[in-house]
Amino acid sequence: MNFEELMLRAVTNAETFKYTAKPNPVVGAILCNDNEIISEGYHEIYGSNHAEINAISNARKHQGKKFNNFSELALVCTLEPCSHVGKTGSCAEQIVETGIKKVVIGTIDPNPKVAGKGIEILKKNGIDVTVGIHEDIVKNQNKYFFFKHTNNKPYIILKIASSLDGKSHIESDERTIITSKASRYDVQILRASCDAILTGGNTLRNDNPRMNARVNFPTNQPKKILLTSKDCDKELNFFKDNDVKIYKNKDLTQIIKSFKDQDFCSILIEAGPKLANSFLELGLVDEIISYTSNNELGDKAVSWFKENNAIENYGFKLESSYKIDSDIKEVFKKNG
Ligand code: AOF
Ligand code: ZN
Repeated sequence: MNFEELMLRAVTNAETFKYTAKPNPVVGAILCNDNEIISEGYHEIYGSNHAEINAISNARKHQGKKFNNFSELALVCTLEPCSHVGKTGSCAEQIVETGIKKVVIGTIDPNPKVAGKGIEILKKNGIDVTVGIHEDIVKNQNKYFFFKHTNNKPYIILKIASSLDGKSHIESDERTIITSKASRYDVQILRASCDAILTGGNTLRNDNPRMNARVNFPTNQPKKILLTSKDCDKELNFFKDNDVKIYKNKDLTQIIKSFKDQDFCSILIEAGPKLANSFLELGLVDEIISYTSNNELGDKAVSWFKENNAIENYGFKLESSYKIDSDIKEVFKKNG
């Protein structure tokens, strides 16, 4: 069998579970003999079976028909099988128990609990292990997960919705709607693809946003993070859907550092100009996603930034630009 092709198939099918596996990586596993695929397995739901275990239990249904012993099979998996006992057992140990003799791995798991230890278990038990097939594709597919474990901090995306004249909202308004319905649905998908949403107490008190992901497909709702110096009314919409972690500490760098021990790999900041600029000034943001409408809000409205070209001056480069109805969506990534 062509292991490169099988790896691509495992990567492609694993992607289906992007919104239900998070904040875990998506992982795919395929068992094959010399002639055909025997079974496939995916990490479908956070907290439940890992991909390899699903592939093994699906293969058992064909044992005695398509194959007799697991020693006849090779396992192709996109990520190194885990060594640790977490919410489920160790995949590496269970692979050894089946008697599989060959494992082909996309890339090493950067999670320090695993990080090569899964491969060690396989090799120690006489399994022939190959590592590094379509490695970049697997890393890119799980880019927040790899970023988190490489940088010891989650990937931070700042979302801003701005009028044509660079304004965020009208001071006295309860809630200023700036962008189109289609852009606002795009934000729902963005929320669904992030592991946590962060906002500030002022946004909560002024707008009472729910900040959940209202999408038409199943998703794990993002966790919620609130930065506030004052107590907040727990009846506010933000407290629905998921746990809220409240931080009263004013040191943003310290707060972000403390996230290295949390299980979220990406955070979407949806806050007002003050908090957004504080994060940018401290260099804590990795990506900015900006939605700009073609209407002006005028002089009474509050500006996102003090100067023109602020995003570029904060060290960001435009990566892509799309039209959504009459709005423009732009993605900026940090230079270097
Ligand atoms: C695998 N196969 O399909 C996945 C793996 O909390 P747990 O117990 O589910 O463990 C999550 C960690 O396991 C995750 O951070 C990553 O290191 C690894 N994910 N490993 O062998 C899989 N999803
Ligand atoms: Zn595992």
